[in-house]
Amino acid sequence: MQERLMTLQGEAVEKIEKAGSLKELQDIRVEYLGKKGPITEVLKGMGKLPAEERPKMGQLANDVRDAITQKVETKQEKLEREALDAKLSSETIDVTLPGRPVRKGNAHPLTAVVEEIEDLFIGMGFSVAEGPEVETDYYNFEALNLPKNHPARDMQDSFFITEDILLRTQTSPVQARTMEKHEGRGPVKIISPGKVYRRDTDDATHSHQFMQIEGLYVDKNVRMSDLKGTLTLFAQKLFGAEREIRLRPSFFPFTEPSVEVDVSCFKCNGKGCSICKRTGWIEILGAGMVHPNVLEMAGFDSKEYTGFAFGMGPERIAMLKYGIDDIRHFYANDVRFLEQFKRA
Ligand code: 2NL
Repeated sequence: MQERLMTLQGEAVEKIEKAGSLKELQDIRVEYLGKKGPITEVLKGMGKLPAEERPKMGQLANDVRDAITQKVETKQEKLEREALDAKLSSETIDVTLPGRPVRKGNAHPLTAVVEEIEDLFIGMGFSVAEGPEVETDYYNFEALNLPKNHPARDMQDSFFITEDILLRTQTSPVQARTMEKHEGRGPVKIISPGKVYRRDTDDATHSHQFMQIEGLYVDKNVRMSDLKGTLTLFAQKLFGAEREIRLRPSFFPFTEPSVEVDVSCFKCNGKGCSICKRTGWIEILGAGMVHPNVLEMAGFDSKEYTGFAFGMGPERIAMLKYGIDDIRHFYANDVRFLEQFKRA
């Protein structure tokens, strides 16, 4: 029996030493020390021994069991330490590696131009006003002196939602609403940037959805010369300090008189080039003195108050400024286009 125990111990120790995994080690423990294992078997057979031999054999069996247990535990610690070391070395973070570059976004060129224009007018005392893109016929047309038979009111040209509700075709309704809120008292000095919509077939110079920035200054004694001074400063800040502007007579239903505003060509300085089509001038906006009907409908006394207003298309301004040849670039959102306009 003693011999059998020593053989078992030898066998077990050898297997434990060879064990390459915790699972293997666990199997060896069960094999030798489990309820059905050989050591338990030996202990069960003690009853058959002569009484005087039992203590010695019992002691020996316990020693063998303890020795195997000890061996298993030591091996287990070793395997666990090795597993941890392997995990730690495989998951090491090398803090000296160069970082992965993060791709930085930038403002959309149209947003950048709109914000630049906003800042110029804020600098001249204007506030930024906003309003709904879904408008009533009243604010979009009626309040702006657009007669019932005006072509802009044609179903063909506007996105009507019902007979009375449409997507705004200009940002003037924002200004009509703002004037109304002032209840006949000036000054009103606002710009209204925003999206507008027209039923148009998209091409290089037309889009069914585009932006507009309108400006309005209503007070006592506002004159055409105020309009000219304001727009001269605007043109010089946006296109260069040497710029001049010129006003040409035009027509808008909401202004009287109405003008079209040209800026001297920033490319050829007025000599004539491809950008200004050899004229030396580039049209950048429309403007005029607010029509008395528009003032009256918004609650202002047109004998006491006058005002100037203007409207421009920021896409056109951005296209001129950056030499962009197709308005659709602004809406295609191709990063190769967008990445070219990084603001400082
Ligand atoms: C253009 C012309 C213009 C206005 C817009 C306006 C607004 C009110 C009263 C009077 Cl509330 N006028 N807006 C005036 C003249 C021209 O826009 O060519 N836009 C792209």
